[in-house]
Amino acid sequence: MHPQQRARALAEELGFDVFGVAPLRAPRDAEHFRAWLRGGLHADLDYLARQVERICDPARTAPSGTSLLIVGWAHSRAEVELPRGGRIARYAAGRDYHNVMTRKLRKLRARLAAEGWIRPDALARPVVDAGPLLERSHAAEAGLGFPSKAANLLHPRFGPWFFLGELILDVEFEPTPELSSGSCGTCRACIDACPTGAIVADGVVDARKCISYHTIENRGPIPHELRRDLGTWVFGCDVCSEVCPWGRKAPDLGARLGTHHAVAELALERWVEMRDAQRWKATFEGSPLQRARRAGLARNAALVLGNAPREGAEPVLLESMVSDPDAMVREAAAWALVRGYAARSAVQRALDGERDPLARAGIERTLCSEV
Ligand code: B12
Repeated sequence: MHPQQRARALAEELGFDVFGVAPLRAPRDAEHFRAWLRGGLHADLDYLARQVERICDPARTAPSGTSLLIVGWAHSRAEVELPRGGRIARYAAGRDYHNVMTRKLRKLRARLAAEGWIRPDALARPVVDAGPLLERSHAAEAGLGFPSKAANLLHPRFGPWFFLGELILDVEFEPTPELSSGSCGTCRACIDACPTGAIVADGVVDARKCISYHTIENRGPIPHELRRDLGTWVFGCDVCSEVCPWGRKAPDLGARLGTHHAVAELALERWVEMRDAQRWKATFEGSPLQRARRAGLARNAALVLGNAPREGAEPVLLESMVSDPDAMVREAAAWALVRGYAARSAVQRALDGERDPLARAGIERTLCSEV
């Protein structure tokens, strides 16, 4: 049996759904990536700009590296609605995939070594998402899927609903071929459906407009002009995946990563009013939602409560507008109160007591424009 065939079988035994091998070399989309950065489309994801040379030349990270074993793990499931409303991206409803996949990749490494396919001291570095690789580019080359207009890698069975992970190896495995079929054709459902017009050209997402970026990665205020279009997304966004015909026919695999108790049980008001850092950390322990941090989640939840007002939320927002330790949350609560609860005068009073210049500027803008 070829080492590559055995590696595929072991990956499947560990529960991975998709497998491929690519040579460890410059990703073929390196120029697109550089152009994306040059255009500022990465917003303030500075870690990508700092790593550009490593990402475009993986040999800098692993001088002895020769192959990439690439795995995909599917996570198609029904949409996730929070109790009493508010949506989060499906990938984030349960345990953090980074931890789960990294553990599985370590097991794959151990099994490959135990069976003698790689030396016990071989380089076999697991990477999931945050490593210095342009994952979708290498995965497309290895035949795990084909690139879409929304930039998502599409698998013929799972559509965009699968995560990627890799083992960087200094052992040579035979590359797997690119997929010979599958494409977006003339479909542009994702481009038309994106609430903020973030897909600015085929395969190009402008993070500065992307709801996923703003609700997960943006550490500052969400731009006023995007707040209505945020709709009810509290963390991440699945619109481009949901409307994709390849994604629609993916099987419902259920909650492979489980459903975190905070997602299953806590109404959005609690996300806004939970100000104690220790309690927040304990509540969201093990959840990918932690990536947005306490203030980011409270900000998102406040904006969503503004877009989708409901009984009982107003007192929580009024309290947050004056008491939250983070100016960004106070300002978001003020916006929500004007947008969803006609509470202009309370917001005007809060502005009188607000000392933070950024919060003041945001609230002033809210008060003097249509929100
Ligand atoms: C930064 C980042 C983001 C940013 C920027 C996204 C973006 N499109 O660039 C933000 C925060 C917005 C984001 C959002 C999401 N992300 Co993200 N993200 C990443 C990360 C860390 C780097 C991506 C990157 O380098 N982008 C720069 C662009 C240039 O590269 P790219 O996105 O890979 O784009 C490819 C194509 O578009 C093509 N290309 C680019 N320009 C052009 C131009 C032309 C003309 C052509 C032909 C091709 C082309 O080249 C690229 C390589 O194939 C990767 C993990 C990794 N290390 O790669 C995960 C990753 C891409 N994200 C992932 C996921 C799941 C998501 C979300 C679905 C999460 C959610 N539900 O909210 C959304 C999807 C948004 C979208 N449509 O892209 C998965 C994607 C899995 C898949 N099947 O595609 C990855 C691979 C993480 C993982 N390990 O599973 N993400």
